Amino acid sequence: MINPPNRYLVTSALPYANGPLHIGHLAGAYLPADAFVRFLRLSGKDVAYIGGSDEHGAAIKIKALKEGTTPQKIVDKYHSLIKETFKEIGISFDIYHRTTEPIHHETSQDFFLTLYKNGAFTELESEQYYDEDAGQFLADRFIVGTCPRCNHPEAYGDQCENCGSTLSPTELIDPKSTISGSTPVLRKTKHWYLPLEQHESWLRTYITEGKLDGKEHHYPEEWKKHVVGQCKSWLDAGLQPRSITRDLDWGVDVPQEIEGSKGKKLYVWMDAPIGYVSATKEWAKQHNKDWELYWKDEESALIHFIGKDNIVFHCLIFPVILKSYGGFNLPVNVPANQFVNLEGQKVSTSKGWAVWIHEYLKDFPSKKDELRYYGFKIMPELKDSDFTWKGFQEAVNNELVNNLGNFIHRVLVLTNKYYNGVVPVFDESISINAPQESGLPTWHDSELLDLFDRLHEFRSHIKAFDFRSALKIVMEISTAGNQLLQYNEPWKQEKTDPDLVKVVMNLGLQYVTALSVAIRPFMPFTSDRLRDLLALPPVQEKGEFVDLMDALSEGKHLISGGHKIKKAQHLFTKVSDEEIQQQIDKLMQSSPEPEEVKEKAPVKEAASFDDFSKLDLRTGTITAAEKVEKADKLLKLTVDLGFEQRTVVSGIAGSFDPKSIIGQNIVLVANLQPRKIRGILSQGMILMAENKEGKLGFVGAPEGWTKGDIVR
Ligand code: B3M
Ligand code: ZN
Repeated sequence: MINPPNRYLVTSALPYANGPLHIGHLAGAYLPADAFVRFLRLSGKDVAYIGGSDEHGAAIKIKALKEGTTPQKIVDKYHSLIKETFKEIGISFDIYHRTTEPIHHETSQDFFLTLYKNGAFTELESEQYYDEDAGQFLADRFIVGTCPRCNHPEAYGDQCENCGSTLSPTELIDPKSTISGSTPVLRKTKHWYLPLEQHESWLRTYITEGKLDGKEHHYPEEWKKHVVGQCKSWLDAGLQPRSITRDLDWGVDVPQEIEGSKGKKLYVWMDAPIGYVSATKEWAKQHNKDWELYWKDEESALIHFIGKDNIVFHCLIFPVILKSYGGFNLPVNVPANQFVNLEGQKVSTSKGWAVWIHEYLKDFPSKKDELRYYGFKIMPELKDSDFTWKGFQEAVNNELVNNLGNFIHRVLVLTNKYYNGVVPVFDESISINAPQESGLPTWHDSELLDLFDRLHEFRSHIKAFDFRSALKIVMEISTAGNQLLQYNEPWKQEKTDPDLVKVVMNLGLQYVTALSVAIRPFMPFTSDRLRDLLALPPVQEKGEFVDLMDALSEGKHLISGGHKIKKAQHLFTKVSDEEIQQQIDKLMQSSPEPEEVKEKAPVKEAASFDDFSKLDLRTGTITAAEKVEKADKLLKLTVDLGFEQRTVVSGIAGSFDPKSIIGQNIVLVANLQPRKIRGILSQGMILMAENKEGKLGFVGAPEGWTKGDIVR
């Protein structure tokens, strides 16, 4: 890896083609990538920006079953909608591909077969639910049953949507297949696994030290803290083998050369990231490029833009796949974003609590850049953020209309008014208001140097993926422009000091021209309109930022005296209170149950006093905790009841690190029938409080309480 890189391969997460795009997607993985690649192009870099739809996986198959259609029809519908939405909102992919394309199936199979031949997989047999009527194994989502936590009768094999608990299929009470309705049976099945634990050592060096094969690898050097933190907690918890095949009839076939491949598909997270490779191949074919240069050359940098829920796949699993294949570059950065909430609540696609981009575009057809602007403004770069319709209105009205739009409009109007639209030539010697210490010949020169410094800072923020700060600089330039006008009041001085006004107006036009380039990564549509008003060619993203900086550093003007611009037009208009109210009303309609109280699980059927008094609840302390092998969710705990020690298997591994809960006070159901779980005899159950996000908290006696006391 050469620093800085000469060539970039930039990807955005491939959205599942089973629903439309919402603001969380946009601000999470697409706007930042788009601004970044546009900036790279403005900087004259060679870049391929890759995207596409993720069209496999059990979720798509299930949606098809529910809607009585085929998975292909589902993905066709949403792929077109998503592709069109991206285009409309100005995400400038070099290719927007899809994982159902033959070239993707071939590429994924080549990966699978090569890894298989390289001995990169292990094979394991496990017991999974099988539907004897349908003659197939059931993915977790195809099994419904009663939730063991809240008694909801329609919990899925991986999750209960009523209480939010994460489940495994064998925990469901009275499980049923959603395909045939029959009761599934456990059957042995063989799958291929990626033994992640064998890669732990180099992954740790790669992630935490930024070194690969003994060489510096990260670019820029510092990754976002939350990205490194999430990877580290996976590494610290100990990596587990990860199954990469499924018994499913929708997806990429396990290559038939491999024994036992019949009926097996690649797990969707195995084939989806390979989608970046297959899309690059297709793009290269269409544009007569060499795809391997972008993926394998040491001067090329691979960067993945994603949301935080995709971090492990891009930072640990995909790198293992790429390295096991051999010859591929690994990502030099994965600038993942956190989540965007909506009006203070989590976005929920199933409840319709979302801002759908295609609907926004219908409601605000001439305000594309306004949504982009607000998306950057609230970008969840380091922590979750909140989209509010009021916030959107304020950003548009106060910042775009009153600041940026107002400045540009005033410059264009006054240029037309005083000079008939011709950029004024001014007397170079005028130095009124020039800061004495600048040492520069004129005020005009010193102001342009200021502009250079600001744009220099702007560039550093973008390089560090800090788009919010970069956008702030753009607005600061506009504020400075407004102050220039406010301070010198051309509308008054034109009569008394026309020579000064020429300097001011020329300077204003230089600012506006610089802005037409600097806003490009964030607001490409406005950049085009502004260039048109300035009667300058559109910014083509071919090194214009470099030209701009060169000109400024050499004291050259960005727009020349004598050039004639067009008549002024407003670039932005205000968002009205009514428009905002309509959006809020729409949101309230589509979300039948936003309030807290309706999210709670219903109270169960009455239990008699006798029922309750049968339970023996005791205070105790956890004295040891470890992971149960090959069970992601289970911990084996030792509980000290004072009068005896109990072994308890508890499904809390997803919520707690074993080390962190030693010494925790708990309440144990001490007379629950002992039960064998994964071969371990579990003697009791620990009481936990669970909130609507599925977050668990211990219920325990106060500090200093003795162990073994009765709870009643
Ligand atoms: N489709 C998950 C998601 O949309 C998944 C990303 C794939 S990136 C290779 O969050
Ligand atoms: Zn439940």
